Amino acid sequence: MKKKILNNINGFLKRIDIKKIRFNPKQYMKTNVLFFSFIATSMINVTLLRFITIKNFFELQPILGDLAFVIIIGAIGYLFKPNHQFKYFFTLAIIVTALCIINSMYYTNYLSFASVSLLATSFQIVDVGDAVVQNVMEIKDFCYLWQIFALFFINKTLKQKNYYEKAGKIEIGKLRAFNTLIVGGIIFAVFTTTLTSLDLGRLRKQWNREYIVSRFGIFAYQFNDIASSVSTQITPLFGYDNAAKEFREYYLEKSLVEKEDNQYTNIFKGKNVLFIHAESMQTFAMEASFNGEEVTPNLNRLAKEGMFFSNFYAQESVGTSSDSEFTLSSSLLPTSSGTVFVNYFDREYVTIQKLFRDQGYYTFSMHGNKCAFWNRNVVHDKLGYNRFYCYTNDYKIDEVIGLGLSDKSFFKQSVDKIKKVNDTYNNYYGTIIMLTNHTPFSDVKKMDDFPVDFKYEKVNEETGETEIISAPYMEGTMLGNYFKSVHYADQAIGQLINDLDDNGLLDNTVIVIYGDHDAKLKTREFLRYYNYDPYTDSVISKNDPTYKRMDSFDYELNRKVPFIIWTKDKQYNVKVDEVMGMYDILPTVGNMFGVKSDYALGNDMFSVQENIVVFPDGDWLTNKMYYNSQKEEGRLLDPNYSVSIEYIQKNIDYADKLISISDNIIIHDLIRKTKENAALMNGE
Ligand code: GP9
Ligand code: MN
Repeated sequence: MKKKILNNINGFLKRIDIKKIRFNPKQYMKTNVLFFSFIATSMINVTLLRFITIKNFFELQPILGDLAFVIIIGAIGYLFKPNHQFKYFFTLAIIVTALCIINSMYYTNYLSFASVSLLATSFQIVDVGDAVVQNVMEIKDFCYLWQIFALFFINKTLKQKNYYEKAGKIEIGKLRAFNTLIVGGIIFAVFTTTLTSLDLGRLRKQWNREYIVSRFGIFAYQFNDIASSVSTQITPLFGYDNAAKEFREYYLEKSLVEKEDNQYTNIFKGKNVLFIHAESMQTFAMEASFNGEEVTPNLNRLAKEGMFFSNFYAQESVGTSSDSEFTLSSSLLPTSSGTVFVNYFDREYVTIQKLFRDQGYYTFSMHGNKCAFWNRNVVHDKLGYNRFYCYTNDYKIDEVIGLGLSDKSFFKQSVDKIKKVNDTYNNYYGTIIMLTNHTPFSDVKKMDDFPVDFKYEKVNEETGETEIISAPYMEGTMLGNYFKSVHYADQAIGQLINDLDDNGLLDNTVIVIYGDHDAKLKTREFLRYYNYDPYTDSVISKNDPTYKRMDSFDYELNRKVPFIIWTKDKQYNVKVDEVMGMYDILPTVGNMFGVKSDYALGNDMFSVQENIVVFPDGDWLTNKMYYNSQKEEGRLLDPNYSVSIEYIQKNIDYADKLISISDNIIIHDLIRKTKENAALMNGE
């Protein structure tokens, strides 16, 4: 076989007239205009994409990766006759442009790169109406279109100059394809020598998308993504043994650590619980006030009267609301490929809902949006809810704000349903999913006005009288609208608490409020908020010593969301400042009600020594440090205290391990299989 191939190559080389192929650089360039135009425009586009998204511009490594790729696929163009080559290169240019636009849009929305495994998830996003136009698309996402126009005009000019006829006379397609492939191959070989084992490890795992693009370039990323997405469909068939071994060892080690009761064990045993899923609620909004008015007076009161976890972070991935629901329910992380609610809802999970149901609780969820959104109509049943009250099946859509039924109407109607549940069942576990405070926060006119201007007194020089001046401040900005929208959501929560109380539903019920994820606001919005000068109606200069900056670490740390556990008797008012993640809710709240999952990845906040919040992209946070795994940089939270390299490495490994365990449970359905194996062993 090998011999045959070598003979073929030899034969092919012999047939070539050596005089014809003597290398003439000038002629070569002149007769390769289309090829070089394709290479140059593609390289500009993909480099632009990296620059606009991850600001990675001058790194040689991804440029080599992308260059090798475009040269290799460009080489195939030589196998076409010159007058047909345009069709080939033009099609490729459309693909490259589309790839850049899709990834740019994806980055605008998720700060990550697109994955074919997330296509199903993306269709969900299309359903959130104008949120898409506002958040998913920006003009910069379309700046790659020039490549198509450029190739079109280059072709037109070449035709006018009879280029294709001239090139046809000189070009030996197969030889050029061969030579070009060799050049591409050499560049690829040089590129591979720059890769480290860390790079290759991350390429294999594929969850650190930003990192992969920054090291390998966009083409290698996208190819690898397709390969790994296809493999998620078939990996449940492969790699099971390793996954199961890692899983067994991890939980065996965990089970050896004796779990002792703490002062909160069983404090709420036998009480009802209502979880309020506060859409896009961020903690910084609780600290904000305008002209002496708090944005969230109700949440602030509940936080003061109950247990308030001031450094609580959602750990969502692209599945946003649904990821937070999943992580809260199971104490696992969202999956690295796809979304659990869309792609892995049929696996078995130990969930807080099932644990309560096993204790005789009636479990239900409520939401004013379409029942099938995020596949909830299917998944809520699997999570262990007895009943999902949703949309027109159960609610009168009598007041629409933003995406759908307004929170105030939704809560009013929900209280009647909860009352019925309370009258029928001994105990209940409920989740009420809010909706109004959803990006793009543009329907604020339908809410009670909450001015976000800056009012100050000024003496009128002519009359000598004191006037109240209103500087616009956050009025008319997205963050300003967010504050107005948050204020509405807070009013709705206040009204819900009152209505529950009026119906006698608070006496034996614990209220748990959690923000489901951040509001995806842009940094520039915060810069205005923190650095506004009302007297000049402008943002103060960056050189001003009071100018507050917001780098990527500040932004990440500011993404924290509220977590409050409140009872009417205000018996437990404590503020916990330790960092906490969504996956710590099951162990923490579960302990208070006397339920526990053996597969929880999070910790009980009242038993843990030093907690760590692992994010699905590999970033992690402790009380001492935020670590960005893409940039491989950490930020000390208190610059007066340092941490050791070992400390950082230990946490990097821990984050890696947790993501891997969680992914394996989800992809390989390990909880179901472990139970089935145990049943087999017991002869059931
Ligand atoms: C949709 C709502 C919002 O019903 O829960 O979902 P999100 O866009 O935040 O994931
Ligand atoms: Mn949400």
